[in-house]
Amino acid sequence: MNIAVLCHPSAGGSGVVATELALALVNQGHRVHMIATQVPFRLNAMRLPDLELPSLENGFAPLDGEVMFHEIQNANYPLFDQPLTSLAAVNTLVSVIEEHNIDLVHAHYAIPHATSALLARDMVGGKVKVVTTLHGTDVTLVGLEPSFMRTTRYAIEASDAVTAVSHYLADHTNTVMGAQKHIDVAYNWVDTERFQPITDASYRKRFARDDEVLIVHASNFREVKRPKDVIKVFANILKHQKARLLMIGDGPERLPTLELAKELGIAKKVHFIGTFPNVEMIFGVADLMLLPSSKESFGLVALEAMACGAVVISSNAGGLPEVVEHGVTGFALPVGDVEGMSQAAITALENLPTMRKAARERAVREFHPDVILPKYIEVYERTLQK
Ligand code: GMT
Repeated sequence: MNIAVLCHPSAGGSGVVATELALALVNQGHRVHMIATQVPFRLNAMRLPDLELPSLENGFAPLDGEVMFHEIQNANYPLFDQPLTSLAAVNTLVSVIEEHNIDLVHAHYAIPHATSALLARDMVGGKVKVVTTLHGTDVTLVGLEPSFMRTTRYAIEASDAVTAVSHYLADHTNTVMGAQKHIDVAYNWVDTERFQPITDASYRKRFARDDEVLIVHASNFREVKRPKDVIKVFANILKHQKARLLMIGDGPERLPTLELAKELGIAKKVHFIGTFPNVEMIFGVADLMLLPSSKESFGLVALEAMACGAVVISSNAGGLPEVVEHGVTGFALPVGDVEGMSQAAITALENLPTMRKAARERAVREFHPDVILPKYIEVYERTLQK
């Protein structure tokens, strides 16, 4: 298949899923063209050392075994109060469809990508199919905004096929958003070779002392991630156990969260390390991950941590209970239940070897690419046969 992928390039989960899927499809012999405003976060030098940014003007020939990247050619004009990126995306997408005989466009995140893909489909006379993957906040948060809701619902209903990353999100899209659409569920996956426990004790010393438990949180520090709850839970853990907390990522709540750590007098034990592409190098030595989100359609970082043998203490929001097996691989408690999560963390630390093993085993058994990729291929093939 010749597939065009439209995604957000930032460090969030939807761009990561889009990139991992693109790489996996290319490995299976398909041709994949990624279209975004910049090179997606995970399509980085480590994965594609010779990545060159091809220019549409000059033309280029995609090589077998490579994901081709096309930068959205944006432009501004004084009349517009900001660049019209979604329309520029349509233009880039149409060029790619025509030049590379694209069969199918995969839009990640309902707005604006699915709407851009639908306009491109019309512009090429319907000769491509549009598959849209819903990732979470595109439906549960921004998509429900009165300013976007009708457009989001239309984009979902007019797509040739729609997938969601959890059963929770599929149900929510039909019930809360009122979309009339069959939605296939394809969970996030994890490369369990790359994400695995790192047992080298001398490497672990870079992050924590031998007598300290290593705890991680990774997010884009938006309010929905409740990073302040992470600090509160960590403060409670410190009353029982020496520990260190690594806060990975960046976003609007980072500074207020740092302030809370200072107020609670625990800032020396909390390290804000910013956005970091190779999170497996840290998750691999972590004991616990804290993910107390108020909304989480799946929780890719929870899965990646599980694959590394870390025990996840999370909220039970959204699709998290489909990932974290409560009491077995981790604990999923009500949103805001800081005391419950603190107690759960202490219980997990008392049962660490068993729970670590269960977490890793569940990731390999349920969320390996070999389990999830066929689901996407099935959706593509079914859609192309329509
Ligand atoms: O909010 C984020 O975590 C980023 C967001 C995105 O779209 O980039 O992540 C969403 O998609 C991920 C991949 O499918 C899911 O694992 C995350 O749970 C989901 N985030 C939320 O629902 C808050």
